Amino acid sequence: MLFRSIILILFTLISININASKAMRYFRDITLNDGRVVKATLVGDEHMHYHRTTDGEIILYNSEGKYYYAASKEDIDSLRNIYNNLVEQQNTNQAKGMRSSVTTNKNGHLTGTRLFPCTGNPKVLVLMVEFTDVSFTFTSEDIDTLLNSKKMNKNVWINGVVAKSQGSVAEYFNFCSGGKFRPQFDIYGTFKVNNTAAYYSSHETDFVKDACKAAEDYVDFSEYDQDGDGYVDLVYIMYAGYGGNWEGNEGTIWPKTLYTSGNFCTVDGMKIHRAGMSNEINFTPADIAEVFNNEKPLVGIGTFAHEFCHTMGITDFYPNNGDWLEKDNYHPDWYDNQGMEEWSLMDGGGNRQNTCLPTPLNAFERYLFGWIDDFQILDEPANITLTPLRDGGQAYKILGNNDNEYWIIEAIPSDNEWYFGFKSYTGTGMTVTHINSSISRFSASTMVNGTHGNPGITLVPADRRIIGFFDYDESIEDYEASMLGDPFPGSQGVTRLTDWWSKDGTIDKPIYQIVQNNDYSVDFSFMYLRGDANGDGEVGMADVMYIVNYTLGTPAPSFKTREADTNNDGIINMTDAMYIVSYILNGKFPKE
Ligand SMILES: [Ca+2]
Ligand SMILES: [Ca+2]
Ligand SMILES: [Ca+2]
Ligand SMILES: [Ca+2]
Ligand SMILES: [Zn+2]
Repeated sequence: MLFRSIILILFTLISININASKAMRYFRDITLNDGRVVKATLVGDEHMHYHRTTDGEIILYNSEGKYYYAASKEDIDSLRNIYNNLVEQQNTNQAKGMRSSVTTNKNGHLTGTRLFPCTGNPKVLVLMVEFTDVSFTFTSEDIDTLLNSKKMNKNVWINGVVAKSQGSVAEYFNFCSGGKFRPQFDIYGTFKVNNTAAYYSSHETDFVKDACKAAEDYVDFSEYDQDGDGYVDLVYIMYAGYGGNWEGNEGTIWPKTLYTSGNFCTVDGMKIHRAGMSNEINFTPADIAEVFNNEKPLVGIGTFAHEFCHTMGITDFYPNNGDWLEKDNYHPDWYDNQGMEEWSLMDGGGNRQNTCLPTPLNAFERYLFGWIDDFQILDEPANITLTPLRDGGQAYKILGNNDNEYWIIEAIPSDNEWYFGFKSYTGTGMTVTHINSSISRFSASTMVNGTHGNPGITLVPADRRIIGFFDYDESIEDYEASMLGDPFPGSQGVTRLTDWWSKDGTIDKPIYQIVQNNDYSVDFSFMYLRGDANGDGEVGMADVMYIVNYTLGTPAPSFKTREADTNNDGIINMTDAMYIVSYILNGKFPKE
């Protein structure tokens, strides 16, 4: 029975990896099985989700279609088991070599033979697919505009809600890559599959197969195998109707990406092994009636952009761990300082402003894709001006004690259309992104932020707290206010960073005198307190006198030469004293 055992081995080696998007943060009234009405939102992701009320109770949805409070330990245990099984499966996938196709190149960027390419202008196969019970509202021209348009639109607001993306998915990546990557989306369809949306919401591999079969006679799949390995590089499905990641859209498909180490099916003799899918219509039927006068809005670009990044190899950055849910001993605060929240497309940033204004990719993400070759390292005292990346500025890297721990700092602006609304909503200034992981753990088949107290990527927030949205006993107002305090100086006016929250010992590389300029650049002094000529930890008139005495040939014994050279020209003279006077009067040093 040699033949049979070989088949068995092959079968067990094939595994499927699924990445999903984070549930939309959107509270609405829901009616419980006992008749009470509470405000709740969906929390979690494709794999494990629940509903939380504004006051932090967990609500589940049962098989009879009723919402009820999750009071029993069994209820919570079942949620936790879903997630723990997933973690186990991902570990098994790794053991089986799922990640073998994802690695790092000699420059340290994420790469892989079968990832969708992230440079140039690759063609992306997009199928518009509808169900037996749901058809498209929008045309292929509308979808083409959403994905490919070069033109930037004005924001469209309906009843106080952002209702339309101002730019396309292609332009989003063109902007974030600094012109190095602008995918071209080839849109086909519509095609109809043989089952209902509800059926496919729990049979996603069937959905991929049925969609490809429906399109087989109309699409030359071989055109989309750009590396010629016999596998279609990616099939992306834009499906008709709503997305399951919104509260109230049960029975619709949750946006996701799928990857198998085998293949889902074969069409035109080409193997299908990687697929992405996301919804056509934004919001929920109830919102359409209440907010949008029964006119369905097209989805924003955020969900598509998030899923598309998965197909290029990056994992989710939101924290998720079933064990933190335990009812008798639960740990809502464990979701804090564990992820990026709306600061990353790969966390909640894809959902920003109802998916219409996704957070631009940050410097580290641009590095993963190879759009930033490498970072300049800061390692000695200097006066630095951080200029936002959109101005051809740069991000810097600050090293920890080992290769897998470092920090990336960049300036976040708000005067660019892709950063619209950052000033009043998310925040602007210097963000400090803590990387605490090998690059390979950012690949799409792993979870990088699921270990409590030891996340792989998170901000070091100026206000010392990133409230996790999964932290279900926090109010939504506190969550939003907290984001404005994350960048430096931010809403709390934090002008120094001396504690880097290193997981590997103390990092003695303080940043002082952080000032945000009107053009959104950020000035700071690195590893020294600029102007503190007498070394007392303050900058004031006493330091001016120290410099005056120094220039008169009578320096004090404690005179600090590096600190005294405030204009950084290697000479100490009255100009340095004048710089300190200016700092005292204006709160910032003149430009050198
Ligand atoms: Ca291929
Ligand atoms: Ca905060
Ligand atoms: Ca001083
Ligand atoms: Ca000087
Ligand atoms: Zn995701």
